[in-house]
Amino acid sequence: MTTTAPAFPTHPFPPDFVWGVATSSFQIEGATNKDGRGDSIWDSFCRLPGVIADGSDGSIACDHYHRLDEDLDLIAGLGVNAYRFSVSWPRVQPSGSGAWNEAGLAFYERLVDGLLARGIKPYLTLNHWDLPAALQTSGGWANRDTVHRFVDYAIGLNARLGDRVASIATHNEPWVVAFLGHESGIFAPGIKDRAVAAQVSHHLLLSHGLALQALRAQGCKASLGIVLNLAPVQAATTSAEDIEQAHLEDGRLLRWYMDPLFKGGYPQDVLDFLGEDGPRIEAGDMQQIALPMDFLGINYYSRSVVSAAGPWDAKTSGLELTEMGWEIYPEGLTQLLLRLHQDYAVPPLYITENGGAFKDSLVDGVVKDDDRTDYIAAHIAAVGAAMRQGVPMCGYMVWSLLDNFEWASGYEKRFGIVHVDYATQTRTPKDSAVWYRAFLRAQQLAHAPLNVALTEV
Ligand code: GCO
Repeated sequence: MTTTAPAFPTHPFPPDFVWGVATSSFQIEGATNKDGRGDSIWDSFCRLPGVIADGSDGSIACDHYHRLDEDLDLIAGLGVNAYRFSVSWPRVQPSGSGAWNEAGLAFYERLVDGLLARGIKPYLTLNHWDLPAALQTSGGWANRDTVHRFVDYAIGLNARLGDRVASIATHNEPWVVAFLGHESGIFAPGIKDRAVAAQVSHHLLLSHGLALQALRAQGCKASLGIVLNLAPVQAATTSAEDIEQAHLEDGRLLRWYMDPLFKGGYPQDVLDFLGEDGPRIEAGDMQQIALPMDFLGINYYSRSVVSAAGPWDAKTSGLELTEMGWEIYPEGLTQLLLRLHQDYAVPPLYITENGGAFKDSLVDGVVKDDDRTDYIAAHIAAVGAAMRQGVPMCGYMVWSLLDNFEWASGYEKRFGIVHVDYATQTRTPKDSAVWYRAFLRAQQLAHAPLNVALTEV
């Protein structure tokens, strides 16, 4: 840990580089019963005993629904030129099909218009995990019909917002929805069934492709893509068993999503591993999934180390860990980006999430989170390193704007660059936010015409 703020990464990012902060609906909005919103699977999941570390839920969260204007000013105050957020499907279409909820649509319209009024580009995500609970009663993502419900939702939302958002991502991290939601079951909807998880992953990808086609048919001008959580997967040792296990894990985490999106088929080794648990695929599905995208979003937090003997203990690696127990490994981001660029014909890439949970303390109105600032600075530098080697990067977004509901960890883990006092809902920019703002200002000045730069300095 450093005691002074790290120097700004020196890579010359282009003037049109997208710099943002990211959030998601369920993690910040609260107001889960307000103005006609329906339940999401995360509302139902949080009611199960023992699934959320601190027994909390999303009913209040950061109360963003009621504090929209204040939060928009906060975002603008950071000097970012983009904000990534997600729409809560059950807020705009409470039962996931049929009737739309005007109050919910109006909220996102205010959000998008408020961003544009402040000169900030809206980056919208359609599905950041909060599926309408009503759809789960008929099988949720395991049911092929949900694919068509999602396409209708995408079309309906595009009709209201598509003319004003810079970008639409269909899904956030389909691996998490499929694997954590349906195989390990630690996330909503809490199912533990490998075959169901495989089917869910296929339906998510299919719905992505069908939504892309439908939005384009509607003349949507926003740039369209998907957001994946990816990591370099490394074997814990050089033993043949560990290397084999790491290859399979790479297949399940990365190639299972990248191959169908960019090469038109699932990786054979993972299909072999799944055997009878593999997904049912209908004729035409794979062509649909592989439609060209305008961008790919990557969420990067750490590497994944795999040992055939069982779960790898990150504490043994000697690397510093975040509060999540994740290794701080910025060079992994450069490695990952180079590998994607080399193995796939990737479109322009964004880092759509990157950040860390650290033990923060608010003292006299200040949060000295040098560890988080170091993390962000090192990862921005890692993006620059990839760009120097030819990777087509066009944006970077910090996860997250605010401390928020960190899923199964509840409110115990804080990822924000802005501190939230949950008792009073007071927002306090942490030192990392101050650093990010100064870094973005320096970027701006570096590109400003000389006379502007001189007046500003
Ligand atoms: C994610 C999620 C975020 C998490 C973050 C930290 O995409 O995994 O988008 O919702 O909060 O990743 O775990």
